Amino acid sequence: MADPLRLIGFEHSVYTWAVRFALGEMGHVAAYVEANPFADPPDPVLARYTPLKRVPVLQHGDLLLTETSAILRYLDAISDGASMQPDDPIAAAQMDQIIGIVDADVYPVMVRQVFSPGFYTPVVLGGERDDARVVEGLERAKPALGLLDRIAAEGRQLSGAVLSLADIQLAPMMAYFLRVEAAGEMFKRYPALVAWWQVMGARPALRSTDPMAGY
Ligand SMILES: N[C@@H](CCC(=O)N[C@@H](CS)C(=O)NCC(=O)O)C(=O)O
Repeated sequence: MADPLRLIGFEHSVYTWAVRFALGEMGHVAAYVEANPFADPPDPVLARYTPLKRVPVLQHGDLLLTETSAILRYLDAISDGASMQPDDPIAAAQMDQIIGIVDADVYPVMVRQVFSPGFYTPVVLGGERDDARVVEGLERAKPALGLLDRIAAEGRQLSGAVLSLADIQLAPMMAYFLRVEAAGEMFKRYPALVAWWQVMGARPALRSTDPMAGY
């Protein structure tokens, strides 16, 4: 029998959500281990799997894999279903481009600088909302949103019709971003992304794994 998959993650982590979304879309089953990367002192459970103090981590036999994009490629490669990595060179390059933008711009700005102070801290943690930080984050999000909208309008990626690893990484972060009302208002300026989100945001595998579903 093949080795079982094990996902080490944190319940509210948006990167962990991306892996859970992928597992659902690809038809994989994985055991789950909860580990808090923000714990102080560091979580000893997480230290057993990675020295990097970040989630997610995927364990498969002897393989211990960090970095969500690597985990998603691996899950795709061992999946029986249709590949989520396009053959067309331009579409494949744009998929990688989007994943790079997700890591460099979407996560630090749209998640950490908009969702965290605008939703997570006040609603989930019961702390103070920081509107000034949200306003600054929304301004900083514009270049990435504009570029993603342009790529979506070209129709090779973020079409909503064919799922790729770019959709898997971007969709959970977009869902977190859109939890902030002012972000939802601003998002209307990006019609190709709005069209993508109408389809992507409704996918059962995304909705059933949403860590914020109860809020
Ligand atoms: N490059 C990593 C980023 C993962 C990441 O930043 N995860 C967050 C949780 S969503 C984390 O563990 N943060 C802990 C920290 O930054 O100290 C990946 O692609 O998996």
